[in-house]
Amino acid sequence: MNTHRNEKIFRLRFGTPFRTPAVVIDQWNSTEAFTQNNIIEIEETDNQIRLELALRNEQIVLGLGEQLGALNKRGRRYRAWCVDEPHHNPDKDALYSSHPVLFISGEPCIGLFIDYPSEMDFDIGFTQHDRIRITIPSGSADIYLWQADSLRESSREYLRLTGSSYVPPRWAFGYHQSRWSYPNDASVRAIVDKFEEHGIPLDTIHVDIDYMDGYRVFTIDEKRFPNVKKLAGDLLEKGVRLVSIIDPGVKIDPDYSVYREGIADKHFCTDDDGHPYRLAVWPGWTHLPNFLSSKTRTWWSSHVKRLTERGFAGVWNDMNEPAMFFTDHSLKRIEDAVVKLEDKDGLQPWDIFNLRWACEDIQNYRENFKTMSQHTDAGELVNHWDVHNLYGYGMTMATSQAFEDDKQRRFIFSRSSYSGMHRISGLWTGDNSSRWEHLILQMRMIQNLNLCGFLFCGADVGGFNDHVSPELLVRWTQLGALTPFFRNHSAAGTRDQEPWQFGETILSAVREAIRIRYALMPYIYSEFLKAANKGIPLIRPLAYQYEQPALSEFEDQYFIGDSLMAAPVHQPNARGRYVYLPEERWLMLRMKRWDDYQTEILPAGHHYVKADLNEMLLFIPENRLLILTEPGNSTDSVSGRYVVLGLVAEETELELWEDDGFQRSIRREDCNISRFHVEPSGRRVEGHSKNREVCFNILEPGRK
Ligand code: MIG
Repeated sequence: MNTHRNEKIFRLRFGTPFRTPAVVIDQWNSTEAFTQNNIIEIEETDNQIRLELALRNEQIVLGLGEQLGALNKRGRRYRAWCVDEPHHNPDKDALYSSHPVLFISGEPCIGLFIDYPSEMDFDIGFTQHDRIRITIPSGSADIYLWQADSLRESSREYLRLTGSSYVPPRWAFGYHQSRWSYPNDASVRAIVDKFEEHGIPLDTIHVDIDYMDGYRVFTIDEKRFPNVKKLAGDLLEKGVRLVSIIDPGVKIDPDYSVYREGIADKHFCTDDDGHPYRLAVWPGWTHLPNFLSSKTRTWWSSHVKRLTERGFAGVWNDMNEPAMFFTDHSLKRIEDAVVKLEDKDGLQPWDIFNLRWACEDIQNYRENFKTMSQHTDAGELVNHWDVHNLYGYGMTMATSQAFEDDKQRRFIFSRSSYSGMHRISGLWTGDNSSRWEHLILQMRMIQNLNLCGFLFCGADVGGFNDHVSPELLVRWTQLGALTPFFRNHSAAGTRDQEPWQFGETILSAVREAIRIRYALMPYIYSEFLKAANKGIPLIRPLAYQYEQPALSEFEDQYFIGDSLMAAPVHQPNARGRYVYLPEERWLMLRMKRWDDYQTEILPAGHHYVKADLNEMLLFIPENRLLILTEPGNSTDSVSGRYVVLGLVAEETELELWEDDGFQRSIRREDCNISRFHVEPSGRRVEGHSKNREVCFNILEPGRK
C-alpha cells in the first residue's frame, strides 16, 4: 500500500489500479503516513480489499449518487455496477451508474471514494447494523479518504477531488417533451404546435430511436425525417430545440459505412478470439465501440459532430452500461437448458429452473461482460469486466469531445455514468415507472446525485414504464418543475402523457406548473451557475443545508439553491402534506399560477399544509429572497419584470447571475451580476438589472 496526502484528502493506492478519469487532482506529493485513528480498518487479502467502519446510532451515510434505498443509505446493501435495469423496485441493488462515494456524518465527518470501475459490494449497516463493510474483489484500487467538519465540507472535498459540474446551455433548464417515439417530422411539428396552442412553454423536443434508419446509429430515416435541418430550423424559430438519442451498438451491416469504418480501424471491443464482440440490441446484431481508445473516441466524436451539424441541438446517450439484449453466450445457455427437455423421464427440477433462469437473465447476462475485451491507448488488453463501470463515461467523453472547440456550451446527457462524468454531462435516471413510489425515489436520487457532483439531473416526468394517471402526471410535473432537468418521457406502448391528454382540469394544472418553472428560471439558473462555480450541489438535503444529520429523516424536502425549499405533494389523493420547517420563520407560497398565490408566514416545526391538485408549495426561509419573472413561451423569450419575494426582518440581499445562456466561462466576472437589496431604508437594485422593472413583494412583520 502506498499513501499520499493532498491537503485534506489521503490517497491509498493498492496494487496497480486502472487509471480512471474520475479524479482531477494529480499531486500526491507528501508521503506522510496515513494515520488510521481507528476510524477505518483495511484488510488486504489475496485479490480482495475490505474496508470496515463502525457506525454509531446517530450517524447517517449519504452518497452513492444514483442508487435505490433511502436518502440515508444505512440499513441496506448496494452494488457498484452499471446495469440496464428497467425495474426500479426496492429489492434491486444497482442501477445505470456507479458513484462509489460515501459521506458519513459524525465528528469528524468521513468521506470515502473508491476509484475502482468494476463491481463492488457496499454493505452499509445491513449485515451488522453498526458497521459499514465495503468489499472490493480485487487487489488493485485507489481509495480516497478525508475528514471534514460537516457533510457540506465533506461533499465539497469530494468535488475538489473530482471537479465541478458540467453546465448545460440555459435552454436545457426549460421544459422538455419526449416520448418513445415521435415517429416522424409531422408528429414532431404537431406536438410543438399543441404546446403553442395550449400556451405551454417548451424548449426541447426529443426524438427517440425510431428517427434512425433501422436503428443504425448516426443515420436518419429519410422517409420519416426528410429534412432534419429544415425541421430544426423551423422549430428554433419558435424557440424549440431538437435533441436526438444515440445508442452505442453499431449494426453489423456491410452496407453501412459506420460499421465498415469500425471494422477497418479496429474500433470495436473484442471477444476471446480477438474478433469484434457480437451482441444484440435494437438494430439486431451489433458491435460495441471500444471507448477506452482515444482513437475510437475521436472517430465517434466526428460522427456526433456531423449529427449536430444536421440540426440536432443536443445528444442523449442511452444504452451505455452497456445494455446487451442477448449474445451468443446467453443464447447458448438457453439452448443447453432446452436440450435437457428431450429426456423427459430423466428431468430434474433444477433442469427446469435453470431453463427459467437462462431465459430470465438473457438480457444483460453477467457472464457476458467477462467475455469481452477492450484495449487501451497503451496497447494493453483489458477484460471489460474490470472496467465495466466506465463504459457510459467513455461514450460520453467521445460525445463531449465533438464540441470541445465550440465557443458554446452544448447539451449532453447520459444514462450510464461513473464518478467524475459530472464534469462533462448531465444525467437522467433511466426507466422509472408511472408509480407514486417513484416520486420519492426521484427526490432521494437527485439529492444524492447532487452531493456527488451531478448537478444537472432529473427523472422521466410522468414515469417511463406503465400508464400514468392524470393525478400522478400533475404531481410529477409539479415536482419536475423543481428539479434541474425537467423532461416528460414515456415508453412505447404506454398511454400518451403530454400535458393535454387528460382534459382541461389536468391540462391547466400541468401548464401552470410548467409556467411556474419558467417564472423561477432566472433564480434556478443563477443558483446553478453559482453552485457550479463554487463546486457545491444545487439540490441540497436538509441535513446538508442545516448541518444536522438527523434532518435526513425529511427526505421529501430539499433546497434548490439558498432561498427555496421544495416540499412537493407525492401521495395519491393527498390534498396537502406534512412539512418540517427547521428555521424560525418561513414564507410559504401556495401557488395556483406564478402570479396567483397565497402567502402564509409559518413558524418553525411540523405543519400540515394544504395543496390542492392545482397548487404548488414553495418555501422561503426568513431573510432570503426569491425572484420570479413572467414566463415566456421558451427560455429565449423570458424577459419580463422581476418580482422579488421574501419575509424580511433584517438587511437581506440576493445576487443574481445571468449570462447569454451559452458562454463557456461561468466565472463571476464573466457573468452579468445583479444585486437585489431589501433594507429598512428601502429597496435597491444594483448592477446589471438596475434599469429593469423590478417589483418588490416583501413582508416585514416584526422587523428588528
Ligand atoms: O431498451 O430508446 O432508457 O428512455 O426511450 C429501451 C428507447 C431503450 C431506454 C431508455 C429510454 C428510451 C428507450 N431505451
